[in-house]
Amino acid sequence: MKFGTLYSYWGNAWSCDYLETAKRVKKVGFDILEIGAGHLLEMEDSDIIALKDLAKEIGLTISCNIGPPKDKDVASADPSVRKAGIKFLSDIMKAMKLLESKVLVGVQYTYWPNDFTDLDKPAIWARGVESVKELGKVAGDCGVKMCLEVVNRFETHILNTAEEANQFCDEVNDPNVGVLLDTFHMNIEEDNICEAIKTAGSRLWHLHVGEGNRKVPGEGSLPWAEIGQALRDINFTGGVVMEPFYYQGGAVGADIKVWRDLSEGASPEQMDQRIADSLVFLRKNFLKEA
Ligand SMILES: [Mn+2]
Repeated sequence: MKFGTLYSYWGNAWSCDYLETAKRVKKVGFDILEIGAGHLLEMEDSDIIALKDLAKEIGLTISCNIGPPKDKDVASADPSVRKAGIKFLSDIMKAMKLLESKVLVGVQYTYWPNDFTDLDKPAIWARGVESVKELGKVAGDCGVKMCLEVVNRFETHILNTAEEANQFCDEVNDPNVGVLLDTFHMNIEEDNICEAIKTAGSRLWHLHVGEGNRKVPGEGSLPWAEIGQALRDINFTGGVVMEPFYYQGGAVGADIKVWRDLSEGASPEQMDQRIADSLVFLRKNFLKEA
């Protein structure tokens, strides 16, 4: 297991200076930096290569996270939107090849966050399967593993449980398409988080971790020792990436629905310490021998 964090921990914007953030994430002790995949399409090739070179130099791997906008929905009823969505995700995977990033995570089977104006789940599902089949081939060409993220009912109506993700992957049937589970979402939707991990089993290639209120692991009440045991039971070797959200305001506060300062006025130094403490806590719980 390798451990990482999403880039946005220190602020409330869906953007950052990736070179500075990579150094900061490494200094905390992480192995993985998860970036916003859409940013790759705004970066010059030289910027992507600079990030790749820095990551290599300091010993960090990079995963990419995407919640496609509605006008790039690969499961849209509108064929032109589906086509735009497939191009968007294909272009991202081509940029990931340049970055030498091998893991694309997120709601790649539709758009995010959903506005629930189209509730025809079977039709959306079927179009999503067809599009992800096409994307799986691109992923293969680019050396990318697509990890479809299962999210809670307030964010999508398509994949809410590990069982649904298994069904979707069965229908796609591509060696480059697997599953991402997230403890925050599982805590809302699954009867039992550990059983959900076992349900995904060998299809679970990436895990997002956070408490029920999206604070870092160890600050809330999720059963981390049991989750660690479930991961060891399925011989999980993927990335364990924190997605902590503490700050209201900005695009992050609005998208994630942060309506108060969860950091309680913590200084940047205290924020560095709390995520470093959480990493120690996670390693202790997840890597422990059975
Ligand atoms: Mn997540």
